[in-house]
Amino acid sequence: MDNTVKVDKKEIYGSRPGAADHSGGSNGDKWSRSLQSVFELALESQGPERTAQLLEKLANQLRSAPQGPNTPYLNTIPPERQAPFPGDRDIERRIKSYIRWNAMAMVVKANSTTNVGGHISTFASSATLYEVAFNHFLRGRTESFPGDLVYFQGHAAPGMYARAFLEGRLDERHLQNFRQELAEGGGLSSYPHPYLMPDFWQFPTVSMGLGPILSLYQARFNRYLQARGLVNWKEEPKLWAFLGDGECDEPETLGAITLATRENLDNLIWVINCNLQRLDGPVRGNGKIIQELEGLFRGAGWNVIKVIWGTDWDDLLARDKSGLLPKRMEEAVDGDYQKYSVEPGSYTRKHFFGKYPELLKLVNHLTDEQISKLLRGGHDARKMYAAYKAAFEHKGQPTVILAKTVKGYGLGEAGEGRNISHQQKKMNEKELREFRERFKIPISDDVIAETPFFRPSSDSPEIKYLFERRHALGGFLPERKVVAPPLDVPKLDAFAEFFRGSTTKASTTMAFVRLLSVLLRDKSISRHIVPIIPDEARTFGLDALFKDIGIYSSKGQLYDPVDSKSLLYYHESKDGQILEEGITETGSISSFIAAGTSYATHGVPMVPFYIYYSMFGPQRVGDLFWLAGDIRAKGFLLGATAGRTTLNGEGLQHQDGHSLLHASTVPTLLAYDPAFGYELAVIVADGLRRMYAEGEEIFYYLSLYNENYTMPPMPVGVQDGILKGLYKFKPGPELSLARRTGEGGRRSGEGIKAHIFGSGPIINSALQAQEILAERYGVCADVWSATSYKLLRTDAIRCRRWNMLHPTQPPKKSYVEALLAKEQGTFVAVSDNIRTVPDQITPWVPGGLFTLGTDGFGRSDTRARLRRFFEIDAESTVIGVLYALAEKGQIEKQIVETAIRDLGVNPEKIQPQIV
Ligand SMILES: Cc1ncc(C[n+]2csc(CCOP(=O)(O)OP(=O)(O)O)c2C)c(N)n1
Ligand SMILES: [Mg+2]
Repeated sequence: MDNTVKVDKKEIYGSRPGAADHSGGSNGDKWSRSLQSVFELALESQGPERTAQLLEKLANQLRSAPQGPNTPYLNTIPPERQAPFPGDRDIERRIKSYIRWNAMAMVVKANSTTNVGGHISTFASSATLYEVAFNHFLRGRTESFPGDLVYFQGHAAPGMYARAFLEGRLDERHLQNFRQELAEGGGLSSYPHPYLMPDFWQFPTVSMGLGPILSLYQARFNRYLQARGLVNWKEEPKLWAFLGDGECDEPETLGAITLATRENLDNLIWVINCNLQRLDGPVRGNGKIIQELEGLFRGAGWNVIKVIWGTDWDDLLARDKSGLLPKRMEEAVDGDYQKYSVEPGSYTRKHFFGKYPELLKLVNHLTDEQISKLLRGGHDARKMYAAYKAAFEHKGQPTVILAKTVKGYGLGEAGEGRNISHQQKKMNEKELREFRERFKIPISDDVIAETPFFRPSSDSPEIKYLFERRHALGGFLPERKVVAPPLDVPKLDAFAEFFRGSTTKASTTMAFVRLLSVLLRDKSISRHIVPIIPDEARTFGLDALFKDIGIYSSKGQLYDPVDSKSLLYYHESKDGQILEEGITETGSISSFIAAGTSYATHGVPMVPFYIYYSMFGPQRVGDLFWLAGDIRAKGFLLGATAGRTTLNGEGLQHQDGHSLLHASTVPTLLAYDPAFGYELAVIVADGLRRMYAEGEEIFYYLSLYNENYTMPPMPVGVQDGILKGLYKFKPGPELSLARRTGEGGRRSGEGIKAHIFGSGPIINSALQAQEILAERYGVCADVWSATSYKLLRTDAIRCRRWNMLHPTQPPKKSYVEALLAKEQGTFVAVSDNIRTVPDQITPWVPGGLFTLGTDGFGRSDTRARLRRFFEIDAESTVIGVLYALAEKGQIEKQIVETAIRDLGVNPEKIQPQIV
């Protein structure tokens, strides 16, 4: 008997799953028939036992074979499932071509007379992605619909300006002044910056990775607003984020994508422009970025739609019975594909199709020119439309569309598919002519070298079509519009308990927790408050809130919590108010930004209080702090466990002494370092007033500490000083109190005046030093609370600048200058932060400021030992004051030396500063 199994290998090979998609689904049957016949033959010739053994062996092989998270390198939507394109392709192509031209012209023009830079190739590759979306999907804000939220890829900004130009929202002067914002009449910002163009841009995106992570948390925040009944949308807006494939290397882009599946964010659609290139070269020359991303997103539970091949390829795939075309598509790596986009069709014929004779035959009917024009999916409006429609309608999961394009599409020699493409910002006349011909732009030879902008007349079919489409979709995008009502914020007397002080010891963190609970009981503001915590509620004593206001969870609480019998159990609920983010500072600040911009995004003012380990604030996610300023976020950032010595046992990586400096760098961030509960209350009350009653687009940073001490009552008349950054907290004792001291009975500092600026808990060092100075050295030192060096500095800079520019007019005096001008004596500052924090105001302090601070790495030890180590304890402060006086010749240096000895400070101890 002939045991040879006769199976048509080609038939099986050609029936790879991908090919099945293109031949009507009958291949599954062929496979099944083939396997069935092998099985029957085996049974017949080998008998059941042996056949069972063979099958078992094969099953084992199958189990150990890598299953792979990928589908074949083909479009996810096969032609037979592709929704028909409802638009007018010709008109849309013409509109797109004009936008392409103007986007390019804007950059070329700006760089013909300046060196301001700009990008042509990003939008050139993504024009179809945007245009199909603009004409068919992205919905503007109307009376009854809040508008879709769209994150535009930063480097594609010229394309968005060019469209707004056709829409009549921008004029030639704007385009002319691209990247020349300081030109007369204003210009356009390089990238999406709501701070710079507050009526236009909604979301900053250009620092790679930030747009994607913001969109994730914004999508979830939209659900939170709905769940809490703060918005009542008949239809939920979608969030569309357009990203680059290179941008996916950023951990911020991919690091939180599982949030979207956990939360079933089917309101979120990411469109990744896979032009296979980043700035320097290919994203994955030796692999395939689309496949890599597909695997990641599928693994994370996203709905993945690949748009790799344009319509022209459908016919080739349908006619390929060998299965070799999908095989070849899979084999070629991105480096190859990049080459095919640069070389002529003959190259692709030889190197891509030519690898297999069957494939060469498959393209026999095509000229080289036709081969070179075989479109990639992301340049085919029909494919993109079908993908968007599927994404739009998809339920239960977020969707990512991976669209394959060519970087610099249409630029030809000037940069199409080339490694230099990203940086290309100039084009010569020949290249301009080619571009014009390729996209049929009606611009004549005699003016082409000037790259004039082109806008068809308002009654042209293109403009009419464009308006009709935008009208049907609710209006123009992007657009930022603030329509939020002011909030009825609590008056100062709501915080009376803080002004009375307390006899029991408390920390400023405890004072904050108390303050938050006051706000949460306030009838009008309570609903608007969003406490945000990255898994540290217990550390800060906020766990009591769990039960009171609940932790937001889209699923409610599906389990009985282990602590359900306790009063403060871990309570998750569908309308919970707390955003307990887990251990993600990046995610938490993204939530802060979503909540803090809700006034502009949704017209619903929300007041985020984001409390976190201060060391993991701007140091960890500084770019997002910066972005919060750009996007005009409001709210309160609370850097708790602050202070390099106040947070004592935790050591080098936890002990923060420089967040305030980081915070000082953000122009719209007010950075405060309060010492007492009443200061905190005054600052928060005023912040609420400024941001939510007056509508100022600013935000607040406050450091909070965990050292307990008696919270004093508020002295009279200090509120203004608290808010401006400095006020006298406790004047020194009468000089007559001073006693004789020092070696040889010399009167040391009698009659001498000093001032100590303290902040946070270190004000207590200053207060103790005040006593020692008076009692032992006869120095009268006033103690001041320095609540904000940043604000003092900014005000002083502002005045000095005005004086410089108005030299003959009476000079203005800054707050700090005016305040200190009335004082005599030497000024010393002591802080639990690095000296640079107080040093900020040195130029405006009469006679300069001698600063003590915590420069150097932290250590784990007791507070007392740490403060001696960094020389900010009471004794070191006394020495600092005496030395500052000695430097000015007001006391003898000998007295300082004596004090060092008497106070038990070792002058040869290790130095905390390093280099
Ligand atoms: C955080 C950050 N790092 C670096 C850059 C500089 N940069 C700007 S664009 C770019 C390449 C972008 O490549 P890709 O994301 O693939 O975008 P596309 O190819 O669509 O232009 C780089 C490195 C940046 N903008 N942000
Ligand atoms: Mg790219």
